[in-house]
Parts: sequence; C-alpha cells; structure tokens
Amino acid sequence: MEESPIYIHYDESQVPEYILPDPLLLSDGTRVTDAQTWFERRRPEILRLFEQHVYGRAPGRPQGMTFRVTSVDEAALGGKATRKEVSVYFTGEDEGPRMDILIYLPNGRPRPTPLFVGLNFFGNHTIHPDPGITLSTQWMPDSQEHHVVNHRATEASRGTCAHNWPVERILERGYGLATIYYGDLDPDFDDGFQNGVHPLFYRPGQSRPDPDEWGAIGAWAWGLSRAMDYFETDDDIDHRRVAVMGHSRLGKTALWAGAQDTRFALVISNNSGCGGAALSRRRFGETVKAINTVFPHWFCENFKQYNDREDDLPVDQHMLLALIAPRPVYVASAAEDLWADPRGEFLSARHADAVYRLLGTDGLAADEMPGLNQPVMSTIGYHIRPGWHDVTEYDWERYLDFADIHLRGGQ
Ligand code: GTR
Repeated sequence: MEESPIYIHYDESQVPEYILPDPLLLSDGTRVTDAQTWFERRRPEILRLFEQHVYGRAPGRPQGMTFRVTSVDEAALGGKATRKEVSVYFTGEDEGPRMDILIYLPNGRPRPTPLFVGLNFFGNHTIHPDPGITLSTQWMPDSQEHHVVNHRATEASRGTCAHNWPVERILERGYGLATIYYGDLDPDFDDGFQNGVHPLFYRPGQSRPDPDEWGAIGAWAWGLSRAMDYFETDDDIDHRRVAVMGHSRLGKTALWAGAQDTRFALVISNNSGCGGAALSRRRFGETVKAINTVFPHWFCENFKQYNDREDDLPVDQHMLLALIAPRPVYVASAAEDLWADPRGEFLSARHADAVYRLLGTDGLAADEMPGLNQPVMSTIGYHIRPGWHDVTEYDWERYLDFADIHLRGGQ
C-alpha cells in the first residue's frame, strides 16, 4: 500500500473542524445524567474503548509477584530523608524480569507520608547525585549527556537528570518521592515485544501482543500499578495519597495509569502531548500517524488504523482525563512545546469538565486558556509556562501546590 507522507502543521488556522465524542453519551445513545450511570456504565465503556483502540489491554497483578527491600538508609541526604530501594519480582523468581523502586521519604514528618511516583528516563541513579542509589544495569539508549556507553549507565551518569527531580524540595514540602526506570518494564525500542514484561503473559505459541493488547505505554503504566501494589504494603507510605506524575511519553503513561487504576489519588501530565492530554482530532503538531510511525511499539496495533483517520476514533483524549474523575488531574503545557499542542492539551481539560461537574466537583475553573504562569488550581488543574518541552522547577512547585490543596486539604 502506498503510504501518504506525514503531514505536520503548527498553525491554528489549519486545525480542521471536528466533532468530539461526547463523554456523557452512552454507546446506545442514552445521556448520562447521574454519577451512578457514569460509574456503572459509561466509565467502563470508555475504558474498554481506550483498551481496544489506543493503549491495549493489560494483564492484572501477576500471581506470585514478590517484593524485596534491598536497602534502607534512614540518614540519607544529610539526614533529611529515608532512602529505600525495593525490587519487585514479577514472577517471584530472581531470574525473571523485575523493577527497582527508589523511594525517598522526608524525615521528621508524620508517617505514613503522601507520595509522588513517576517513571524516569535514564535510571534511578540519574534523579539525584546521591551515591547510595544503586546504578541501573538495564539497557538504555546511548547518551553523551547521561554518560550511557554501550547501552549501560556509568558512574558518571549519576545525577544527570537531577534538574528534573527537585528531591529536596519535594521532601521539604512534606512529600515522599518514588521512581522507577521505565526500561525495567519495557526497554523503549521496537523489538516486537521480545524483551520487557510482555513475554511473561504470552499464551503458549503467542509471540507478540494481539492487536488489542498492550504496547509499551501499557506496560509502563502497568508497572506504576505494580508499584502501587507495593505501596499498599509499606506502612511508611500513605497509599491513599499517591500522586502519579510523568513527563512527555511518561506523561501519557501517567494518565493511562491514573485512568485505569483508581488507587492513584491524583494524576499529573507534564507536556504529554499526542496520545496523552492533547486532542488527537486537532492534528496539531504530532499526529496519530506521526507517533505510530516513529514509535510503532508505544500503542496497541489497533491504534494504527487511525493514522490520518482521527475522526473515526471512538474516543478522544478528553475522555482519558474524564476517566480520572472525580480525582484531581493536572495538565501542564509549555508555550514553545508546539509539538505537544498546548491548546489541544487545554481543550482536553476543558472538555473533561462536564464529567467532573456531573460528579460534584468544580471541574476546570477556566473557560479560556489562561495566560503564561497563571495556574488554574480547580479539581482539573492546568498551566502553561514559557519555555520548552521539559519538567522545570516551576512545574514541580505547581504540582506541590496542587497536591497541598487536593491531597492534604490546603495544608
Ligand atoms: C517525542 C514524541 C513525543 C514525546 C517525546 C518524549 O519524540 O514524539 O510524543 O513523547 O518524544 O517522550 O520526550
């Protein structure tokens, strides 16, 4: 089949007219007017549609999964924190795939502690120069900036992502932080799903996921739920007040994790763009076809049917945010990150508002896109800041403010 070229526009006047699917209309045409119908009928319907057409179905918690606390230092970061490392053995066997969770908890604060959890791009040892963090031995993409040589981290990799993770500040404000290298779940390249966690769940004779089964984003999100399984067992962590956060592809992942797993009390999308918070039908910046071409392993196989056919999707990304309702969700954009379509991210939040209001919250307290650095702190939060695609100090300060309001009732 002749492939049409990938068409990208950054021009608001090029946004086609589109009609969004209505989150409050059941597939049989009935209007949803009460919370019970939302939770019992419409929410499950939308969840299935995202599984079938976008991210793929994921398995649940594997039987036999075990946790092992591999290190604890109660005087980490000059006494400010307790640092723990926990290995999650998905099959219960040491040789099988596992993920390693790094956790910092603030000392001198009441336990159990509310917590942020997020996947990281280059290994747990990159989020802080703390020499006590175990260096990842996993495959990762070669990188001069992160001192990854022959696909392995080196001692020089330590702390190379610290600017994205203000650990001391998070602790100071009374929160813990947990993080996991996303490559522990599935290394981020297209290998036909032979490595990572997918093969653990193949039926006899199956060698890659079915068209409606999970891709890489599904596996990364699944890992966040497995981390939550651990948090539920740790008396130092308040598993009822866990915020899941992610940037970019990991922002898409945080949204999908929060949409599926209602144990996450709050969800944060930093510059998640296409397949994250941004509306696909706008085709602004990165499009469905562009993302499926460059990253053929991120979504389920069925999603490729919507290349250049966004209007045929039975969902759009405002419905992903709606799945999180009534739990607080924060969408953050960056003004120069046009690839991620800031306006499309805002409009998604706008169009999720009806569901949030139906469920008795204040939804999104902004009809129009706010100006730069004017955060909206309603149950749906939103900001756009100046600058590029990145997680900055400004972003984190807003997430901490948002968590203070919605996880600790303003404290
Ligand atoms: C880009 C991709 C985006 C975003 C980003 C990232 O190349 O097109 O969808 O996920 O990567 O994760 O940094």
